[in-house]
Amino acid sequence: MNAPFDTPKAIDAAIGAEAARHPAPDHQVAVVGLGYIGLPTAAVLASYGWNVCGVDVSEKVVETVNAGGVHIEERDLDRLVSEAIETGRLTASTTVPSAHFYMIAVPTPLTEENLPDISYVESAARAIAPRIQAGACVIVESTSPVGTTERVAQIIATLRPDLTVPVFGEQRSGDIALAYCPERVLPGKIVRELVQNDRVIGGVTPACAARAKALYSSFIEGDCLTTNARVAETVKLVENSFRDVNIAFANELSVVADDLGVDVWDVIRLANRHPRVNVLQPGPGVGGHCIAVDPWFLVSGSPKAARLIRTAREVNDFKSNYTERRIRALLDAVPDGKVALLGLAFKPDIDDFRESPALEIALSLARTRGQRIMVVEPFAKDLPNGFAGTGAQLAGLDEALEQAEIVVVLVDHTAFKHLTPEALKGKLVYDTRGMLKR
Ligand code: SAJ
Repeated sequence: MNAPFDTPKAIDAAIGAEAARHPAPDHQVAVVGLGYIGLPTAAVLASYGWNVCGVDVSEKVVETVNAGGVHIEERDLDRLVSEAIETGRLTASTTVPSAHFYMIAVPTPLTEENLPDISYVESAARAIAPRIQAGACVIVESTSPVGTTERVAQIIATLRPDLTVPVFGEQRSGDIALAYCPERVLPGKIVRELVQNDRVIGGVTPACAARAKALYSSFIEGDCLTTNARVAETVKLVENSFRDVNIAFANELSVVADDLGVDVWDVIRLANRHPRVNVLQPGPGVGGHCIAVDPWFLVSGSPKAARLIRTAREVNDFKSNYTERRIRALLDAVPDGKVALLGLAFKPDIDDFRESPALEIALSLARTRGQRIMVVEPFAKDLPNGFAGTGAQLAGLDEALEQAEIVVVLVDHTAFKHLTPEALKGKLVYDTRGMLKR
């Protein structure tokens, strides 16, 4: 990727006169957390001429990155990281350096009770606090419950009483800036979307938003829209909740259609010919680490009001149980017959199996009917560990079609799309994705 502008000038402008007056820090940008968002962001920034230090608690990750390698699979990321390391613009470390800009891109998981756990963001703030200098800007990118950026400000204020830290709702500018800017990139297209998508930048104060915008404007081709931190935090949760609620509608519709004895794919295709209707696609449930998680952050912030959002989560989780039950019924209908389960990934054409409904369903079936299960997953070299000892086997598509009496499409990978009605003749087929209809 080539920077489309005179990089040093853009960086000088982003750093700004205010920050430049303070002692020169070790790095221009420190990205804390080298995961699915942090590592691509660090590498993209480096490709635009920034001097970046990626920070991670894992020594293994730091070693891999410093050697020019990647520990996650994402299109174009390996090339971008190796180039950034080669040019010397990207380095990785287990300790936080002093920097003009700090980006926090660490996980914010859910607890067992579906409550947000922001402890990684809090420890990132504690790690940044001793190194931060006046003039610097801290930006939270992790998907977070509303109020998290203010919590980061509070932690830094407590640990650094020598600095004036801005306060939400007050106009007074501080010695440092704090902002929230959610990532909104699609796994599989992260590198491209990091640069192309519009960004929402929420400051603890308007001056903080302007300061953070200077960084993003140096490499974002989309618009950088400024607002306050709480609005930006809410926007991120709303984006993924919007998608979850709409997928829940499609998933619920698929169960209703089964009850009514109509073909859901025909219903959706025809309903979508209405100029103001756009029903999404049903599937075996919602996976990934974002859409199935983030709506709970809104529910936890407003448990009584967020009724539709909570129900959508429940509907989408129910769809996985429903899918499994339907496959079990097919297995009962063909005693001793084998089933070919097509796909384990959480969505088509990626090798990411985390939080995948297809994987959960396949694992659960394998635990009781392992000998009868053939998994076809072009993105897996071996079956994941959970299948060990179940008797389930990983098979090629042709082999599975030869042996299985039942075929279930769990993921509509491109590699499956050439499946013809002839190849499936005489078999019981359950297509959870409507792939064979499209
Ligand atoms: N899915 C359906 N039916 C559909 C669309 C999706 O069942 O019609 C399922 C997929 O199979 C998958 C899940 O939903 O299991 C999520 O897939 P996705 O492609 O919709 O989204 P993610 O999780 O890969 O990425 C989302 C994106 N958010 C939105 O589109 C609003 C991305 O832009 C975010 O950056 C990302 O979450 C994130 O990190 O938050």
